[in-house]
Amino acid sequence: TDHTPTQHPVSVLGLGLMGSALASALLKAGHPTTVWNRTAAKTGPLVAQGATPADTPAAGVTASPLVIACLTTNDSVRELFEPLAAELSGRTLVNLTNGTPSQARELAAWAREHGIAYVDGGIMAVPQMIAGPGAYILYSGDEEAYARHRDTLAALADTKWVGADAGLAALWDLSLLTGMYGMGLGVAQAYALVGSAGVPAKDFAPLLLDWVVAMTQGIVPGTAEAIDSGQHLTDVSNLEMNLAVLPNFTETLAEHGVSDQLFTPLRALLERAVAEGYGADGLSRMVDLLKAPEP
Ligand code: FVH
Repeated sequence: TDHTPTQHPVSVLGLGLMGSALASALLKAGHPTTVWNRTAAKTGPLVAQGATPADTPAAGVTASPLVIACLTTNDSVRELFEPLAAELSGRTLVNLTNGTPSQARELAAWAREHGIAYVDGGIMAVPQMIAGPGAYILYSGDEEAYARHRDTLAALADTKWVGADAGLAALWDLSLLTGMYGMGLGVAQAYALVGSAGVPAKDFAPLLLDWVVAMTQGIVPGTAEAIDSGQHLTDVSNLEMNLAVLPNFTETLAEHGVSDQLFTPLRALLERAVAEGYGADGLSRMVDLLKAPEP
């Protein structure tokens, strides 16, 4: 039996750091890949890997039934593809540009009007992770087109379908990045505080890593369980106690000349939660407060 995977022509438009990594992964998987970039010089390394350069965006689009876009913003996507609606008609546009759910829905509506199958994607990886372990891409939009091209898209990263509403991939993507920013800022604040006493970051790093991982492993599934059951009462660490110990942080930060900017919204949320009668609840209650802006 021949187990050689089927190869499918793909076009990649936008060869920045991410687009180049995507095109390279497709080439490594053996897919005939056509590439186009506004600044033509960026096609060079990919052509050396076997890609076919397109002279114009239109030539890039018409070279393949599957067109992948990876540009800076969705404004650039519109600017590039709106004049190419006729060329794209009957093809699938997979847009891996970071954007908002509304932008994705608008692009999907535009595509539908022109007979273009539109799939939006959110890349959960940096370029170096593409086609490697841990990388995945969230997809939403035209499910039939996604199913048709899924095996080809799998050359880029693991695939995760999140729904027919084209905006969902962006929504999941932005929500995941939200978790990352919260964690990243907490980590930055921790290094700032411990570093203010001259502790080398490298000495603190292993403890911080273990601590953040251990807490995340509890908080992420624990919060999901609390949301789904509507049960936020905790026997771990309640909001009233967290508010009571908050001055230990703010006073120490002040004594060490470190900004307490991050603690301002935390204090406001804790005070609001306690004032609204949620003092005995765990941190998961914050989800309700964040969903309902302050009256
Ligand atoms: N790099 C990363 O780690 C992240 C990971 C998660 C997903 N993002 C998103 O991917 C999009 C592209 O990011 P990038 O890192 O490839 O970005 P750049 O290296 O800056 O390349 C941008 C490309 O977009 C082209 N471009 C911009 N505007 C236009 C336009 N109006 N018409 C045609 N092409 C345009 C640009 O062309 P050039 O400057 O080389 O001529 C690059 O090819 C992005 O949404 C990330 O958020 C990456």
